[in-house]
Amino acid sequence: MKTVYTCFCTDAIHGGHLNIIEQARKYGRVVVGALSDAALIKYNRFPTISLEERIKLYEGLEGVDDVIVQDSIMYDEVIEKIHPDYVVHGDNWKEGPESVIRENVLNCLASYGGELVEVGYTYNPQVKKIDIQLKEKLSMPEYRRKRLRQLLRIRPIVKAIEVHSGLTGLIAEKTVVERDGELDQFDAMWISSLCDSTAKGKPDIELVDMTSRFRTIDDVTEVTTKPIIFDGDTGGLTEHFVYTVRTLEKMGVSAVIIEDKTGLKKNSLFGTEVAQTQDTIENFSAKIAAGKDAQLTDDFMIIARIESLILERGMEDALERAFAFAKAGADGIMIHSRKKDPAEIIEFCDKFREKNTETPIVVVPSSFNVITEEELAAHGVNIVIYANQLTRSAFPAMQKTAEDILKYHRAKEVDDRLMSINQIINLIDEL
Ligand code: SPV
Ligand code: MG
Repeated sequence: MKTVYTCFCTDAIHGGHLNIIEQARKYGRVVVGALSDAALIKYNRFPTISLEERIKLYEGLEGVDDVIVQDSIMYDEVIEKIHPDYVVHGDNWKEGPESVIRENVLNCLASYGGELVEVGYTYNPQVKKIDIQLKEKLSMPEYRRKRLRQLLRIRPIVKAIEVHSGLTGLIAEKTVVERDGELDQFDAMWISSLCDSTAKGKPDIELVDMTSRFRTIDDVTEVTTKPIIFDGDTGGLTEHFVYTVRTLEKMGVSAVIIEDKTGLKKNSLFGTEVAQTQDTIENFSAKIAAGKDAQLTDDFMIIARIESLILERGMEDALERAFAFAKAGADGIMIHSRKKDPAEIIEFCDKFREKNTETPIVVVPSSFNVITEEELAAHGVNIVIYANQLTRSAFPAMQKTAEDILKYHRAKEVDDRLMSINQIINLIDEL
């Protein structure tokens, strides 16, 4: 009896999957691989059911003889283990980032004469409906809110990118890249106060009020499913912060980061060039505790951001605050620096981890951008936020286009650099 292998990463079975099994059965005994969470979240949607539930789901399908776990996107290990005579897959992976998986399968099979069978992908209203329903489910507050905690358990380091609109949200949601035969995507979105303010042509001084910031969250949640980390600036008055926590929770935001500053907040990247006042440990701890008390779910996270290194108050002060804020109930510590050299961030992380191995550490490597995610993770960092790069890349491109149209009195000279009209009208998914 020949062995036929097919890998599934779906939470719901539709006609397309049944067709794959039906085709696979014609070739022999059908083994279905259930792709592990850690592997599938690198390029696919976040699962809405557990791996165990997915295994049960696949085991229950008629025509499936065995279900095994596939731990990696690439097939090397699984193929070496079961040596299938055939691998069956939908033909929808010939283009785009997934084509590297196809190549990997072809190479693995070629080494011993196995065969790839590609089945025409089933596009019908039922398949489309299930696809939309799965996506909609993930965008619901109760699914989205808990996802950051889930990701912290699965990912060696959670990667968030700045978003400030529906459009930037779509970029965070949909960008998947292939490098060195591996696929990857962002895990989460950061709603930066700097970029949210900049998009409105306003300074980053808590001038754009919470109602407007919530509106930005709405724009983003409308078109995405990934979890949101919200930049809550100072959190404002404790009496106001407790309401902010409730609203963010209701909206499905996963975490708020508040910084230990008080009075007129200025952007941290100004450092000591402008007057900035750090809050006392007592006051800020009380704000964190009040926020934790106010929240209704166990999912939501309040992360304390420490500005001691930015304000040049020293490592000891930063660490004292970190331990105090963790004790006050903070679900994470963000340590910030505006030095190009990551040394002080590394020193902080190592010293914090000597005494606290649990509380997640968050960093924003805008200035110390030489350090890689892998190096950060090795020093105990759990979340890395790319806080402003989308805004900073869009602005010069738009400015240059505006200048060139003015210079040439027409738009022809800029056209080569632009997204095509066809691309822009097809960018947004239709329901
Ligand atoms: C932001 O993105 O608004 C931040 C990070 O708070 S930073 O600009 O580096 O202070
Ligand atoms: Mg900010």
